[in-house]
Amino acid sequence: MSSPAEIPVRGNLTSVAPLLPDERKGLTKKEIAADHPTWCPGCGDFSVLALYFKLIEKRKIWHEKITTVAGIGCSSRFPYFVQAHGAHYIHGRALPFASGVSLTRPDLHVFVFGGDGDAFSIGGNHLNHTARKNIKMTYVIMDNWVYGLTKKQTSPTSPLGFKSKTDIWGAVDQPINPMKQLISAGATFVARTTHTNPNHVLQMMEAAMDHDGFSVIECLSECVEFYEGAFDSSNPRKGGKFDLVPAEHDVTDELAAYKLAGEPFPGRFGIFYKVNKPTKNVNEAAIVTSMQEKVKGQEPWQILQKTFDRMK
Ligand SMILES: Cc1ncc(C[n+]2csc(CCOP(=O)(O)OP(=O)(O)O)c2C)c(N)n1
Ligand code: SF4
Ligand SMILES: [Mg+2]
Repeated sequence: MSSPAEIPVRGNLTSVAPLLPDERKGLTKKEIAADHPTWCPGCGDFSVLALYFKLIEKRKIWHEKITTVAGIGCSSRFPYFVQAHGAHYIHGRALPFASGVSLTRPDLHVFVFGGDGDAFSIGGNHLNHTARKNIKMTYVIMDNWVYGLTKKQTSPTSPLGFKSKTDIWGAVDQPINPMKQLISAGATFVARTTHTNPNHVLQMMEAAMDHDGFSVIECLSECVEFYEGAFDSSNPRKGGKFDLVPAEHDVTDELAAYKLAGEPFPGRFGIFYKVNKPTKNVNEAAIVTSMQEKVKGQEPWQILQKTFDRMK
C-alpha cells in the first residue's frame, strides 16, 4: 500500500497560488462547484450540497483529496455537482466502490452521499456489511421517505399509509428505523440531522469526518415534489420541534442509543452512537505489511512462481 508521500498529486486544478497548505485559504464554492444542480427548486438536497462545500472550505480539503461517491437517485447526483474526484456509481453499490477507494488510499477521506432507497433498499446488504467491517468513510443518507428520481414509489422509510405509485391505497409495510438498523449493523458512528438546520448538518459532517471508522449520518432532506411537508414536525419554522440528543446521553452506550432511536418522529438530532473499534483499513494494512515483509527482495515473478508451486 502506498504511503501518502508516494502518491503523485494530480494536476493542480485550482487557480490558487502555490502556498503552503496551511497558508492557503480553503476552496470557495466557486472553485468547487461543477454543474448547476438539476434538483427541483426547493429540494432539501441543495442545502446538503451547500454544506458539503462549506465543509470542504472550512477543513481545507484540496481538489485532489476530495472523493465524492454516490449510487443512483436524485440525492446520488451529488458527485456531478462537485468539481473534483468522485463517482456516480451503480444503484445501491456506492459503498463497495467507496470501500475500495478507502482501503487503497489512506490519505483520502471518502464521502458517500445517497438516498433512503439507495441505502436501505437495493443497497441494504452493502450497508450492513460496510458497517460491520468498519471501513473508514462518511456516508450521508439523504432521507426523503420516498423514491424521488423515479417519481414517487414507497421507500423503506416511507411511513405507514403513505400513498405512492406502488402503494396507491397507502403503504402497509412497517418502515425501517434508520438509527436502529445502523446501530445494530455495527456502524461505529451514527448521527441524525435535518437539512433545515444548516449549522447542525455541518457540525455532524465534521464530527463524522473526524471519526476513525464507518460514520453514517441520516439527514432528513425534503422532496418538495413528491413528499412535501414530510418533515414539518421537525422544523421549528413550520411549527415543529428540533430536539437535540440530551447532553447526558452516553454515546458509547449501545442500548441507550437504541432507546433514543425508538422515540417517535421527529425524535432527537445529534450523535446517537460513537465507539472506537479497529477499522478494516488498519487490520488489512497490517496483513499487507506483514506479507510484504515475508517476500522482501523477491521479484513479482518469483512470488507468483512460489504461489503456483504451492498449488501443485
Ligand atoms: C438496478 C436498478 N434498479 C432500479 C433502478 C431505478 N431507480 C433509480 S433511482 C431509484 C430509487 C431512488 O430513491 P432514493 O435512493 O431514495 O433517492 P432519491 O431519488 O429519493 O434521492 C430507483 C428505484 C435503477 N436505476 N437501477
Ligand atoms: S424529485 Fe424530489 S428529491 Fe428529486 S430533485 Fe425533485 S424535490 Fe428533490
Ligand atoms: Mg429517497
